[in-house]
Amino acid sequence: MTPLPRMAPLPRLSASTLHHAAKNVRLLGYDRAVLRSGIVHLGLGAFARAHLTEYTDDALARAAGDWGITGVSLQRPDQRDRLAPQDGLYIALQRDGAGTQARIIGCVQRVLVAPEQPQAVVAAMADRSCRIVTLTVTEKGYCHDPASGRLDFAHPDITADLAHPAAPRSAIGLIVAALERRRAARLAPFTVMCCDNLPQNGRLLARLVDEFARRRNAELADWIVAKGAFPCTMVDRIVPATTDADVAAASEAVGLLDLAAVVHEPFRQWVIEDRFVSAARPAWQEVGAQFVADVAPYEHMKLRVLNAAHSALAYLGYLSGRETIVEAVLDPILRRFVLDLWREEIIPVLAAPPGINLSAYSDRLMRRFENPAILHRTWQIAADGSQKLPQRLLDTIRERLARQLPITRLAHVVAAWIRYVGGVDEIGKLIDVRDPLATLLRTTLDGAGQAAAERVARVIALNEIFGDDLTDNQVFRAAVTEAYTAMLEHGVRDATLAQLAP
Ligand code: CS2
Repeated sequence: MTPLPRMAPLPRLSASTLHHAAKNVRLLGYDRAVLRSGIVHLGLGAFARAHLTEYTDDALARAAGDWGITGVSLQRPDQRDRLAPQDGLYIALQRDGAGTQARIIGCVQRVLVAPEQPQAVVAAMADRSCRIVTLTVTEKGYCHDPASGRLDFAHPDITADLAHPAAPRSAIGLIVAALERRRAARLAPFTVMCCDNLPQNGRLLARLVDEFARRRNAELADWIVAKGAFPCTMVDRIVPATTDADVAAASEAVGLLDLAAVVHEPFRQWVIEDRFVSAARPAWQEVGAQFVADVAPYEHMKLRVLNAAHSALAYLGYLSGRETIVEAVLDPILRRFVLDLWREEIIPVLAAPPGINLSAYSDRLMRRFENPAILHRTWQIAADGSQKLPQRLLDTIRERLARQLPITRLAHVVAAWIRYVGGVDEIGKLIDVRDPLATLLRTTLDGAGQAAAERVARVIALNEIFGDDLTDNQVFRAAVTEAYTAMLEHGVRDATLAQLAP
């Protein structure tokens, strides 16, 4: 075979090469030179780089302002290493079946790596210029017990941060250290805005910060309660992990090499509780973010319709050999299962946010899942199920049990998750289970023998996931056992087929 001709290497994207970007690429509509670090963002993963930053860039272009972002990586240096040579610039590639649009995002001014320089991170948050600290650290990044919503004081990062408050490593430890610094300097606190898929995320984070701060210093905790603000938010945009192929496609589209590119769907949504210290925030309301008094109905809708379906498709899809969400929803059995799950079990016990029709919302969602240009791996979404199940599925199960309504399909998804975390698929291949409780789940299942009832009973007994109420609920246990037994006897696919409405 003749080797393919090598393309000339592209110049690296940076402030000095930006003017070489291809003609159809949307560039920044504002002057970066005026930006100050008004926002410190913890957890600069793909989602934040396609959501918070895009809204902020739009707000800067529309209404000016000086809201730059200091990004903080809480674990690895990769993001900083990619973004620093690019002066924080990167490409956001919007994709669907109709095509691709590239734009450059410019509001990230610098990236700090917390494990390398915790003091610098605390200093950035404690600086007068910082008015808002935003977070996308994923569910497990809050070091809490998902069933009770309380801080897990036995979590190694929390123990470490209480022992060494000057060099925090958890998001909670960093926030409290910086707030303590601000109080000592007689500065107002920053607003703390959680942008993760957690129920009542602002309230939850306020409580976790309070529990931690109170262990340190009750006066500090009282000051945070009196002066701080923790708005709740609902965030939505489908943003798969960036692959090498995405990096190549984005770089190609722009004509500049970008190692930090993100790929996302066209849809985006952001509902924010309007509760900010001194009302200081970018003009996000001018670019589509919705400010409301109560985020709860929006957040319930998103977690219980979108994320619940995502998790269902992740476990059932993975176990049926479907690699991506689009592949899973093009499988007629899985697609019908999700449609039935929404229509029969989720939507009937969900209160719609003002002006929203839930069946239209779920129709649109199915179209988003079908986007052929977004390859969102079922394996990626399957990760961290122990932290996701409670708000995505278990709360709906609780609502239905309270009303004595059937939970067959919801229990089927819980059973698929148990099947998945067992760590071996239907053809005997090992599953790379990523979950902070993976070891506990594995030993729990290994110790249970092969009988379905015992396996289910042992997992459901993990009350940090299921809470005492579900752990002790016979109806719940029977429904999950029945679904799990059917999966073992007939395989996940046939068991799912048998669940479909006639
Ligand atoms: C997904 C979410 O990874 C997951 O668990 O369900 O990241 C989902 O893509 C977003 O919440 C969509 O807004």
